[in-house]
Amino acid sequence: MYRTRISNLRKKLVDEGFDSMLILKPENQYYLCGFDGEGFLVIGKERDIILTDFRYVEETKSKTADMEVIELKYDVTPYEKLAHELMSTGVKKIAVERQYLTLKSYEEMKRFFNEIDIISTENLVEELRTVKDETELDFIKQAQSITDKTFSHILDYIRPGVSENDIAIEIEYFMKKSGADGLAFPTIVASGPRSSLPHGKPTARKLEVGDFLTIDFGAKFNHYCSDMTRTVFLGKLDKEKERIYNIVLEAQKKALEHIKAGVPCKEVDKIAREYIEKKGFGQNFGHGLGHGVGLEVHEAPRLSPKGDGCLLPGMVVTVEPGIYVEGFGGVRIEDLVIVTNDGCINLTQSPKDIICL
Ligand SMILES: [Mn+2]
Repeated sequence: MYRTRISNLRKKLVDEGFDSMLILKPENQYYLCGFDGEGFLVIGKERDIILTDFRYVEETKSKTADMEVIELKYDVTPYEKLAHELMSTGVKKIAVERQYLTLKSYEEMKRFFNEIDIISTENLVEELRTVKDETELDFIKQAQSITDKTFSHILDYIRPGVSENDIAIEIEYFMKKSGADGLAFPTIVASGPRSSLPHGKPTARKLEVGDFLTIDFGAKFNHYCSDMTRTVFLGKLDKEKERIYNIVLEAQKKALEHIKAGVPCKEVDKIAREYIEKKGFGQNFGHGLGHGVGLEVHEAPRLSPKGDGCLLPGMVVTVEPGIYVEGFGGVRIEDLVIVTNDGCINLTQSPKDIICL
């Protein structure tokens, strides 16, 4: 598995004319070889090396069988050691991740990389990561299954008087108890008028009858994320709230029906956006329709008016239209799907018809 990933990256590097690549971004390091300590990963022409310190050496050796693991000690600075290793194998040009390299690291590199050209690149590994293999899909499915189980648990817990903070804590505890390594991202809980905040952080606000309640949460399972949003209602639903809910639901269904390999990412967004616009809420849907999910909760591709490229089989994306009305409240419904040749597989099992508690 790691061999395939590294050889795919190596092909890309050769195409672009680089000797090797320095990988600093933790998710990219983990993707390529299973390394999850702190340090450098270098994919080279002849040698693939990990430079890490004493804390991670033993674990890294046992987890990354194909890699040469070099211990960083106190006698030289990490970038000096890295430069030495690269020059000893004749590296002339090294690709770096421009979105991840800090100015400080760049300055360090410039100091020691006298004979090595530093080439700024972006998204080389991230592009490989957009299409998931079977192992990755299995982890994402398990992460989503924990998320669904947690949603059904939290429905019993939600009632007037419970605070947003209480709900977030219960969600997080239950996900971990159910086998999650951790959270995919900080849980969003937004109730009543606060539900118009697309990314409302939970507060001490207590739920009241008549509230919309939007919860957006996800688990991590074996490093892979899930992501789901549901909006539920407390009490008896009025006509306007029901209407808004159903517009969002219908927009989501239309987008889901449109998803399949080969469709441009921006077109999927357009399907949902045009429907919401037609219903008069265009101004109230201010974010993209969805995003890729994998080792990071937000990764390529983007399903938005600016999303590049087309969907490919094996991509995992969210579909999450929303309508947010200041002072009134908001609704978002988000599912996680795998793109296939003739449609998509929806990993989200939680119900979507409006739930009134
Ligand atoms: Mn999302």
